[in-house]
Formats: sequence, C-alpha cells, structure tokens
Amino acid sequence: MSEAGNNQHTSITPEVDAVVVGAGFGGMYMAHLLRARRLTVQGFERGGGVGGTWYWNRYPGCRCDVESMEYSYQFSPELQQDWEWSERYSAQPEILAYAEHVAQRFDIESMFQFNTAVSGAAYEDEHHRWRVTTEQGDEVTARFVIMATGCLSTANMPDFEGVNEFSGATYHTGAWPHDGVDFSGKRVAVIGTGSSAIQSIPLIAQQAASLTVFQRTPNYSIPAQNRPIDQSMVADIKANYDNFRARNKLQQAAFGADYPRNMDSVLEATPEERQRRFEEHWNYGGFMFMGAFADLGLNPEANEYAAEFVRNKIRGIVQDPATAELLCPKTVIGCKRLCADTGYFETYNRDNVSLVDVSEHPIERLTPSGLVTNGNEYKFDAIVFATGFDAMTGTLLAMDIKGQGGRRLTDKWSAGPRTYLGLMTVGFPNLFMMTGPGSPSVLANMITGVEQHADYIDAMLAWAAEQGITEITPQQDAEDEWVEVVNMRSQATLYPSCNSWYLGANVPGKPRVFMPYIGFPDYVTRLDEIRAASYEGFATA
Ligand code: N01
Repeated sequence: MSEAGNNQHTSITPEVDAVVVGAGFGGMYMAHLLRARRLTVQGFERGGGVGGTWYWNRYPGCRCDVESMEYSYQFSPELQQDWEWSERYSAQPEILAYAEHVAQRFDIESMFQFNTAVSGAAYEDEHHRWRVTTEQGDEVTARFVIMATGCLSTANMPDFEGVNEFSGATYHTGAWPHDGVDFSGKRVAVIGTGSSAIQSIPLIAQQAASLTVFQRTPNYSIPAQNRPIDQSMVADIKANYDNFRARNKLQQAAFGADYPRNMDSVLEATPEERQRRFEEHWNYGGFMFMGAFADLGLNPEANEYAAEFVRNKIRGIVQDPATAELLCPKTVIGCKRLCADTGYFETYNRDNVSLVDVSEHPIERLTPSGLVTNGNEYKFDAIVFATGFDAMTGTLLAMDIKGQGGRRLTDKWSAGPRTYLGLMTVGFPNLFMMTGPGSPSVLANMITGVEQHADYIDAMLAWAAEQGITEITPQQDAEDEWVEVVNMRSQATLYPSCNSWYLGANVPGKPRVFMPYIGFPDYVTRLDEIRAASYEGFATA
C-alpha cells in the first residue's frame, strides 16, 4: 500500500491479544509472527507508513553503514533470494522501498493503524490486561503489549533561547520533509557533527550558497568506500545465505564476518606494520577500521594509535590547518559511534563551507535572522538540527506507561533504565520491549537484533499459552543482576570514557547509564539458556 493509502484513520479492534507499537523492522516482523500464531493484533504507527527510522530520516545522504547484504531480514529465504540491493551500503530510499515491499508481501499493513501515536498504556491488575490509548483518541485493551518503538526515534532538540523566533526554515534530520528540501541559493547552518550531519553536510554544501557547521565535539569518521554492489559477492552469498547469516551472528555486533579483522595487538606491531594495517582498513572503509588490531577498543594506549592515524588523515585532507585541527577529535576512537562518510572532511576545502567551534562558547540563542554564539550573530535562511536523539529510553518514557499499582515507568527509571534482558521490566507484566535498554540493540546489526527479539518473544508467548500462563514479569533479583551485568560489560571497554548518547550524555539532565549490552553472541547464548531453563528469572501467574 502506498503511503497515501495509509492516511485513513481506520477502525480498530477494541480487545485484542497483543498491541504492537511501531511499524519499523521490529514491529512489522513481530506482528507477522503473532498473527501466524493466530493471535489478534492491533498495531499502531506514528508515521504515515512502515519503515520506522527509514521512514523519518530522509535527509540528503542518509544511508545505512551496515552493508546491504547484512542489513536485511533473514526470516524468509525467498525474500532473501528475491530482493536486489544496488549499492554496498544502501541509501534510505532503497531501504524504505524494501520495508514497503516486505509490508506488502506479507500483508503487514492491514494489522496497523497509521498516523496514530500511542500516548499511554496502563496495566489493569484485576484483569491482567493493558489499556492502550492513542493521541488520536483510540482505546484498546490487550493481554500483551510489544513496544517496537526504536532506539533512535525521539529527536533531541536543544532548548535554545528564542528557538521559535527564527524566521527562516528549520529542520531536524530525523523528521525530514518527504518532498525534500532545496537549499539552492540559501545560507544554511548545520548544528551538530554526528553521523547524520556527517552524511548530509557534503550534499547540502554542494547545493547551498553557503554552509556553516556548528561543531561542539568533533567526530571520527572513516570513508565508507561506497560503490555499486559487487554482483559476484551477491551470488556467492545467495548461494549459501544461511551460512553467511550464521557466521555473522557469531560476531560481536552480528555483522562483518567476512571483513578483515586481526587478532594481534597494535602495541606489538612495528611502526611500519601499524601504518600499513591502518591504511589497509581505511581503504576497506567503514566500521571495520577498528578491526585493524584486536585491542583498539580495549586499551587506551592501543586506541591512541588508531586515533592519531585518523587525525593525520584529517590533517592531510583539510587544507586549512586551523580547520583541520578543529576537526580532529581528542577523545577515544570508537567511544562515540564511529561515523562512515563520503567526502566529509573534503567538504571543508570548499569556499562556501565554514566551521564554527561552539565547544567553549555554546550557541546562546536563535534570533529572527540566525543564531548567536560567542557574542556574534550568524545570519541564515535555514537551520538544520543534526542534534540526534533521546536514545533508547526517550520514546518509551514519552508515553505515559503505568504498570502494577499504577506505578509509572518514568518513576521507576528516574535514575536510568532497569530491565531484565532488555526485554521486560519488573512491575510491568506482559509488556515487552524490542531492542530495549540492556540488550545489544544499537551495538549490533539492528535487523538481526529485532528478529532475534521477535522470535524470542513469540516463543515465550507460545510457551505461556501452552502452560496456561496469563501473566509474565521478571523477578527482581534477576533484573538487578542483569543491570549489573550490562554495566560490568561496559566497564571492561573504553565506552564509558566519553559523553556519548549510549550513556545518555547528549540530553541535558538524563541519567548517565550505559544502556546497550555489549556482545551479541553472548547475549543470544544467555537467552537460549534462560529459555531452556523454562524462562528462568521470570515469574508467572
Ligand atoms: O546524532 P548524534 P546523529 N549545541 O547524537 C550535537 C544513528 N545513525 O543523528 O557530540 C551544539 O550522533 C552533538 O554534539 P556533542 C547512529 O547510531 C546511523 O548524528 O553531543 N551541538 C553531536 O555532534 C548515530 O550514532 C546512521 O557534543 C549539539 C550532534 O549534535 C545515531 O543515529 C546515520 C547540541 C548529534 O549527533 C545518532 O546520530 C545517521 C547543542 N545544544 C544516524 N546538541 C547510519 O547508519 C547536540 N549537538 C549511517
């Protein structure tokens, strides 16, 4: 169905077995599985169509930096064989087209009501059911609620003074206009230098009269080395896709099994070998730069070799030495999410592009004609907020979720999210989160992650039905222990050493807690053990 076809506010089923919130890759597959088991499903989706993150993020240059042959569903061998990707890394329109194809092929849209944002969910203790309400005034009761609401789905909009005074156009990369934006002849500002900025800046610069980038923290970026997909590689993978998937699931991040990766220490390599290896991985492109040596993510001394290699690349690319130095990150490489780009640093050699450092003098306010930092006013026709997301918890906490005894999720998580397995939280029975905080989620291939979660939840509900169970909730000690495990795994890495969104550090006032679980294979093993032990750590009624 086209997006226009989804704009009708259709009638909903008032009492169902399961409500699924979100029609991104997670919600689509979850709803498909539940229906196959003959459960009644009511889906709600805030957007006008399927695709989740790929529905909203339509900014120029938006593409996935997990390779196309890996960033796709694996539940249907036929789908896997039929779909053709055109580039090594797929661009947003192609991924959205894939999501729409899946929705049509498996008749998924009929289960969802679109343009409908869930505003609250309250657990009714006496009936063991959830009452789910929407901003549009719908009300549904369900035994189970599955929050497939995405990890990066609530925009982080800085609360600048005068934010509504600017008379030009403003955009957030995560809510880009569907018809695109024509920046021709315009003076444009981009605020932020994360992945979204790094992908969009080169293209905005080609179109705009002038582009000024406001940078608070520089970021490491490796050339994506994107290109048309290699058809012989596609044929090889398709000839044995199951084996390819299985090997990828054994990787820490559930992708990259065939990428070059080395198991030795950079500290033991000669200077020539270090340089050669880093060059090789830079030329390979993208995330796998960090596979040049085994200890880059673990040891600060080792990490500094990789960091300095990238800084030297920036110094070699960017002609103005002062700009180059401003673009050189000082933090640990890989601590914030590594970016992959096409011509990002080169863009600063253009005459129409300038960089303003706001690390010491933050943006003070917006004015009718632009913005002010360090006492200077910069004038623009358009401002792009590439300022990221209230990650992992933002969307869940924006809904009014009330569990047993009317306890609010916002109160329970006031000092940071607490879950068992990133799937459930004590006091909120029968409410599941897909790729919730405490699961590998954003540190793994997201489509592999949502499929694993959907399969797990589906199996758990089938088991509950067989056992005559109507209520499932984690046990307190199991949740406490899991929170510790997630925390300890992050402490063994360099992740806690910088202000990343993994820690909630990008949102003023958000508790500083490392949210994802590091290591997809260990996670899957642990969940399989728990299932084999009749869902150990869960209480049932
Ligand atoms: O957001 P970000 P993003 N004043 O949070 C700055 C995924 N993704 O949308 O670093 C000035 O990374 C902020 O500065 P600082 C991917 O997981 C994937 O770019 O906090 N600046 C930062 O520079 C990614 O990591 C893909 O100091 C302010 C920027 O805004 C995640 O989404 C593509 C500010 C935000 O960067 C988020 O990426 C795109 C302020 N008040 C995204 N507030 C691919 O797969 C914030 N900033 C390719």
